[in-house]
Amino acid sequence: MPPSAIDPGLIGSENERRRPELEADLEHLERVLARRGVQLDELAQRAARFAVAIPTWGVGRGGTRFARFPLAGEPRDVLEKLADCAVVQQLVRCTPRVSPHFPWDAVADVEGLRRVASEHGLGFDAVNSNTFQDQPGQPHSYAYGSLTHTDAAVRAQAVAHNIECIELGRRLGAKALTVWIADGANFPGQQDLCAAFERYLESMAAIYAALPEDWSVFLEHKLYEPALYATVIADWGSSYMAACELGSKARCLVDLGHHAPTTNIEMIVARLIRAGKLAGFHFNDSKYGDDDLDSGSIAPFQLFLVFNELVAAEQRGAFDLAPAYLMDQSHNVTDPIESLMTSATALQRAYVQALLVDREQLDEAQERNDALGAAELLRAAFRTDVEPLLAQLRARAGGAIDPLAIYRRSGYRARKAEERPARGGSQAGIV
Ligand code: RM4
Ligand code: MN
Ligand code: MN
Repeated sequence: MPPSAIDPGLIGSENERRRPELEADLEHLERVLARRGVQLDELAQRAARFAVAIPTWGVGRGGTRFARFPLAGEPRDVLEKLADCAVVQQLVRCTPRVSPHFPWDAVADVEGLRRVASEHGLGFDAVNSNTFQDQPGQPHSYAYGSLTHTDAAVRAQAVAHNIECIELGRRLGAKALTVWIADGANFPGQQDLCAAFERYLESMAAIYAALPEDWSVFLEHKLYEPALYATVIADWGSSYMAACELGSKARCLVDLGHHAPTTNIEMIVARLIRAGKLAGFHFNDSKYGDDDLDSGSIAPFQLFLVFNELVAAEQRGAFDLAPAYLMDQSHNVTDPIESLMTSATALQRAYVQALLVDREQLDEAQERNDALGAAELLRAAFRTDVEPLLAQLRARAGGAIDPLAIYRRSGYRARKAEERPARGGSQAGIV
């Protein structure tokens, strides 16, 4: 077991300092909840079950098309990424798994990678393939597409990479492959829209055939970028059609930032649940497009409404397979560890607030067509300050009452800045 990156003594003493205030806040919350017939302890037990995976690409500074400004001390390889993920988990205690991205996280010793992760107390979640960039020495370019390319040799190369990702994921203990492709057209007429989708189905069928029995494939749609006119899998309709044709192991992954700004995402979630095709989420937040901002930083009420659908579905037993909760975010101006901790907490908060919706009263209000009463029930849950409960859950599990404060006091980033000399230069690019 590697020594804890953040001194447990520091966590303990900082928590002690905050404990009296936390106790007082918890007593208040307990009274508020009791008035609504909710037991704090029962809620805590349900809230403790919440977990969300960390994207390995999320512990590095992201960039934009214009520039990337690396942060001193950011991880340089997957082992360093795991070390940073372990810090997030040490402090927030609801991020026990990481989602790797290949070939970004490629290593010679895959079993060794799995071992190091488990020494950090981390497991692996869905594996992501990457056919949106060219890798050095790769025979064929993805400049004009990958799984949907007009040239069968390019498609075969992209299929082979995905199958390799399945194999890597199997050795790491993952159970799903996430496929997001950048394929599409930048000009009207550039691509035969029908033929490109057919080629996607054919390529995906070959990948699907390589899935182990207990695996799933998550099809991720995205409205636009880098294809600026037409993306092959642009929306949940396309991904749903593909998932249906492929079979029961194929489901649709919803990245919250991959929709037009006014899209009602919770409605998409409800439809996919109804169809038994909701794979899970790439959580993030967005103002304009695929911004990959921290969860809950722009539209916390929308996030709550998504969780409202998930909790309602969970309570009526709608899931054969629980949806995968994964973060997908990128940070241009923040310390990624701070952003990931903030997002994980925002997600757990939205989940707990959704647990607080009085479903019986909501059903009644809906039956009576009491629009305002129904909306008010949702707002009452959303307005509830559950911070003390979240803090107590973290502290009980050995984490931090105030993760951000403790992380900043720990000096972790400054230490890493010395241990991990920068690669230098500012490159453009998403990650
Ligand atoms: C894409 C998409 C994928 C992610 C890449 C890095 O926009 O969200 O999930 O793997 O970015
Ligand atoms: Mn994504
Ligand atoms: Mn994205």
